[in-house]
Amino acid sequence: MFEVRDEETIIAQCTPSGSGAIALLRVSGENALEIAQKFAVLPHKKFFRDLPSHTIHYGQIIDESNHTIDHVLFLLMRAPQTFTGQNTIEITCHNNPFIIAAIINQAIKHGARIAQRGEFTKRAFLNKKIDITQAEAINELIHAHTEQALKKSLTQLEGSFSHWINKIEEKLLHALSLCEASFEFVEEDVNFDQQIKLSIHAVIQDIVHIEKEYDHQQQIKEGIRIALIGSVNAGKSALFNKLIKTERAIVTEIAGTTRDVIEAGIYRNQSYITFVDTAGLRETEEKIEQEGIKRSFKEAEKADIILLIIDSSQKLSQLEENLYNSLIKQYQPKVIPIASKIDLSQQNNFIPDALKVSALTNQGIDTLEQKIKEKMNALLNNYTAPYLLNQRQFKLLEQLKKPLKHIAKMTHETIEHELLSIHLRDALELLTELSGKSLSDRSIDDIFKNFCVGK
Ligand SMILES: Nc1nc2c(ncn2[C@@H]2O[C@H](COP(=O)(O)OP(=O)(O)OP(=O)(O)O)[C@@H](O)[C@H]2O)c(=O)[nH]1
Ligand SMILES: [Mg+2]
Repeated sequence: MFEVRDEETIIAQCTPSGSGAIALLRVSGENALEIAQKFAVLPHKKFFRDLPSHTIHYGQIIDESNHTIDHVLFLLMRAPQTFTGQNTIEITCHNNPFIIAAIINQAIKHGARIAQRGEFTKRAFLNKKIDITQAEAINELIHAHTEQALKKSLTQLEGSFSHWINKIEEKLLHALSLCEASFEFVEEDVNFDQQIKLSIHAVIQDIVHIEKEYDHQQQIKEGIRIALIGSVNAGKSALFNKLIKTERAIVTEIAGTTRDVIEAGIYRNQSYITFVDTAGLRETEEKIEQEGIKRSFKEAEKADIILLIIDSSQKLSQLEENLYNSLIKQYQPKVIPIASKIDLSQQNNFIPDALKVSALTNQGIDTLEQKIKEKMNALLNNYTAPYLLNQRQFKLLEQLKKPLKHIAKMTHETIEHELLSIHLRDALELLTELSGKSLSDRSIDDIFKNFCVGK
């Protein structure tokens, strides 16, 4: 739970720990300048308090015995023109864990405390520098797994989602004002019902549209999952290794070599792709293998793209044919059929237009990669909303459908304006929660909990 003491000065490392030449630490809060001054030495004995805002200064960090900890750059930024809306000093130091720990220690000794997860962004939100959907967009931006997700988080950061909420809010407010006017002017013979219905239906359409795209949004966000599925010994693992360009999975002539799901994530085509090798499908009494096969079916379900591997060098049993047919029937749009081991003599031509591939000679691998790319682009590109929803936003939109359903039903009948007005107010309440305008402290905490320290 967040202890919001907004005036406290906080410090955290903003760059990831690990290798790299430099690291960035951010100190933010009312007393950021005074606290930083206690462990900073600037040339010509200058003080932060006398220096103009938004200026960079070379200097040193010293400990209490005046020993130099590091030579650094200080970026001095005064409130309110800062990310958090508070006084801020950013310290660019050398990226060494001992240096970073020593600087943080100095800051703590002089009155700062370590920032909690997402606390910088939370302050930006509380100080009205950004709204809640923009704050969430920052989190999405940092964790974007595809180029598309990155672009959409950026537009969301620029306010695209807030803009969408505002538009819906306007339509609902319009309906509400007409509704209230209707029962105010009940004596006179004015009727706004048609306009009310139009406004409400427009809102419902907007929400249904965005919900339909939610699964797609998840894909954009998390990257694409590509599973290799097929019967035992079909050459799945050999092809998996080829695609990830590493000998990750064990390849042997023994049927049933792969027992469990093996995943490998790579960046390709501006996206994060998770390739998934699975246990070969066959009838078996063996417990571990059975469990593996169960998982293979689950992976087929979960995958965005299935590479269905059919060994062209073997005659297929009736059981195998049935299995392949049922997988194709169930998952047609996401299946790429592949005839494997094409370097050997062909014993079946089960799917005539399957992509002919050999993991041994590399025949067809380029074409397969091209095909995967096309399928990925098709998945990622035909998506129109300029923003991405997260779980919280999606749940709120789901909830919003409830009052809207009541409202929609009412508009089919003669409108009872007072009742309609209550439902409209409920809907507006949920909408303001979506934009963060009326968030309770509790739900604010839930949102920022998902951030990393230093954001
Ligand atoms: N000639 C030839 N042999 C291949 C090719 N791909 C795989 N193999 C061989 O086929 C056998 C099975 O390959 P795997 O990749 O382990 O097959 P799998 O589908 O992962 O098998 P399971 O994990 O048991 O389901 C191995 O002996 C491979 O060397 C290929 O393109 N050409
Ligand atoms: Mg295998």
